[in-house]
Amino acid sequence: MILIPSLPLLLLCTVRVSSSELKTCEEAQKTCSVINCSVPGRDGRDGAKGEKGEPGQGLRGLQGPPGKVGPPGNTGFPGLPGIKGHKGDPGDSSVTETKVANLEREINILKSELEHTKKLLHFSLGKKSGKKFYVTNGEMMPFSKVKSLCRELRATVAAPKDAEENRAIQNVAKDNAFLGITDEVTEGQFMYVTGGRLTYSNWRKDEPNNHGSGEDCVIILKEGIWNDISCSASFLAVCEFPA
Ligand code: MAN
Ligand code: CA
Repeated sequence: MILIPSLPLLLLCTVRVSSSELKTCEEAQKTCSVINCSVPGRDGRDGAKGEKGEPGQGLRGLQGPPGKVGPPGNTGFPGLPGIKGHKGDPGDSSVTETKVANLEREINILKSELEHTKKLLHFSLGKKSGKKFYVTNGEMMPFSKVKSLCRELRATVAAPKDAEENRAIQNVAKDNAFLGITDEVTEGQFMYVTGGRLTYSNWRKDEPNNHGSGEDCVIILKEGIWNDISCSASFLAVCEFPA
């Protein structure tokens, strides 16, 4: 008959063997017949991987090199105004004032000299107050030269706007003289070289006739009457100055 120990006895034997290291296998066998006293079994298989451990406490590595320079930032707000500088040395105002006073004196002398010279000139030319005046150097020249000469004198070529001015020019010229009048732009349409159509004329009988190869300029004859003539011919230069 096979002896089968009851379950409570088997559990008791297992607990007793594992809890007492001093007891030999044979002694344990006397008490508990289910214990096998043969060679121990091999180790079991590796268990599942454990969870990640806490960070170690070893030394930190060396600090790496600095990173690349970043892009420039936005322009900042203007700074506060700086503190006021020290007061400068006082200038020598008396020297400057004296120089200015001397210059003013010289300007006044020159002004009065100029007025005196103008009065003398007007007197010698018989200039009437409020009236234009006319000047000639007595030379004969083509019309283009007359224009440039009068321009240099800040004047224009004499051009009478009425009988009185025509007489004044006649008196100054004493000989045939160019007038500041041409029909160079449109044939037959005489204009002032300063601009504008004629408002007064004093043509000789049968003039202007645009004689020969053409006559675009105008002369005042000794008699005070006008004739159209070639601009390249030479006549007296008479310049006109404002009133
Ligand atoms: C004569 C007339 C004038 C003309 C001159 C040119 O005097 O025909 O109209 O301008 O000759 O010399
Ligand atoms: Ca003519």
